[in-house]
Amino acid sequence: MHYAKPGTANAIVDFDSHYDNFIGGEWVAPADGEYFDNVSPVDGQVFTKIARSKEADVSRALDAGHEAKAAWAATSVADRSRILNKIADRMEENLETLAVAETWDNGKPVREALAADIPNAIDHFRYFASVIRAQEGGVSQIDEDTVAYHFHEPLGVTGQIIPWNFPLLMMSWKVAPALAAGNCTVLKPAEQTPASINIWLELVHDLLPPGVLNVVQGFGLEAGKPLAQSDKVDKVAFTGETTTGRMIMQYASENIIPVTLELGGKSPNIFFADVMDKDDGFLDKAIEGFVMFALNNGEVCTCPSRALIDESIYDEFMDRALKKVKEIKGGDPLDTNTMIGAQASEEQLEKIISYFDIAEQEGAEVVTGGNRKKYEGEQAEGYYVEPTIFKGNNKMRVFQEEIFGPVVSVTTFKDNDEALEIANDTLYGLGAGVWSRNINTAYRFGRAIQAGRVWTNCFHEYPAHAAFGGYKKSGIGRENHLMMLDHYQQTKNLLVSYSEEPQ
Ligand code: TXE
Repeated sequence: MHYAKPGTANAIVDFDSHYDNFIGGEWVAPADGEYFDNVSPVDGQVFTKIARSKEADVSRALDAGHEAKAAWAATSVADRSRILNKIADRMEENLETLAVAETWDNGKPVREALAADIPNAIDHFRYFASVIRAQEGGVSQIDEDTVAYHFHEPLGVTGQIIPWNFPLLMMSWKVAPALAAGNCTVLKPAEQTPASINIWLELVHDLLPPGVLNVVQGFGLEAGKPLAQSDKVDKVAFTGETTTGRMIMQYASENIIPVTLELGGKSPNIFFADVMDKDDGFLDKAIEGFVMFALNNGEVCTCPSRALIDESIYDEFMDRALKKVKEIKGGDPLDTNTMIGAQASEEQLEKIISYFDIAEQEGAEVVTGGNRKKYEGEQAEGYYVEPTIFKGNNKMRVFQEEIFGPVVSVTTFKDNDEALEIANDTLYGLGAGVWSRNINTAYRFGRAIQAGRVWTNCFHEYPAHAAFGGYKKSGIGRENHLMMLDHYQQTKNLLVSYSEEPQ
């Protein structure tokens, strides 16, 4: 099936000519009246204009959050849960609209937006709608007459800054737990993908009291920095590049507020020799696991961008893997048969291409790909690259630096010790994959790899109830899972003496 381009006949989504910020339950023009062009990576053309916010807009949004926070925090958890579930229902009723909007804004294949991004975003609202009702405080008996009560309280107004690779999914990962925990929030989407969130807001905004959720659009330094730096913000949650994360921590340190960071990655995907023991479903699954470097056009912080393959199976394994990579169908992202779409921005396209040059200079072997992909017709100006495999060693920049494209750097290992050494020889520690029929090997590796999420005989699954987050330079804190509520709440302890005797 092919979805019509937004704004044309039969299209299920149409973008307005421009979008304001969403503050205090209303669409509010930026204080200085400036807008910036938003380009679709699918065809490289401007399709809408977006509020270019500055400090004054951020401040206004934070004020709206503070006005709303007492009433929202006082809402019963049952009511908050009902509202989050209604948001999920609305999203489900409009799944295709949201998926097409996301694809047009970001360039990802619509089949992925339909099957993964939007359903997963919906599930996050449902999950946090549920866990907030099950959350309980604590009571400790200190001595016979003294009791300590522990209550969960919201932090207040949170600032949330998200990237462009999964705009609606990252919104849900941030917004659902913050609101469930009783906070109001100000969200700043990425300047590369500011549009789909407006379609989402139009669908759901009537479900939330004014000021509970505010969206301020704009650039990192102009809108993101004032948000992270403001003394009106009670917590900052950020997903993006590691160097930006470092700055976010510095800004927030001025106000001594908590920060959670989900940053870059260079995830190893390790294939032990026994995957080739039989030509069966397990081997097919492992090959699919290798090919997942191209999922979401490789623009995933946990992209399995380093493949480590036992040298004894390298030739045979790569033969199979290469055949599978050749089956990745590139093309129009709005076509449900397309498996690899457009990179999110021209800047990102150029970054990926620059790594093709770096690989060549470093002497990496190009197993396949390594070029920009050109299409005829409407997509001629879009941002496409070929799925690419490099072979080299772990010291190369293509093994150490986040490329954020459909690119995997492959190397071999002689034994388990070498595999582990290579896997952990990285600044990052977000994700990893381990593939073995021997569950003891898989378990031991899973425990030894320094990464917050180790997929074992699977990859790229993101259930709401599994903790996700980084070791090392990949971040601080976790997302998903009910433990995340801790990042959006503080603990009130009442220490009560019931004794009627003098102390
Ligand atoms: O990220 P940034 P960019 C990686 C990936 C990519 C690279 C650069 O390798 O190629 O980062 O992407 C906001 N104060 N990841 O430049 O700058 C910005 O407006 C406050 C990994 O887009 O980190 C956007 O909303 N905010 C990644 C968000 O931060 C600032 C996802 C992310 O932008 C800011 C994306 C500042 N000084 C990119 N500067 C992942 N871990 O998933 C920027 N922003």
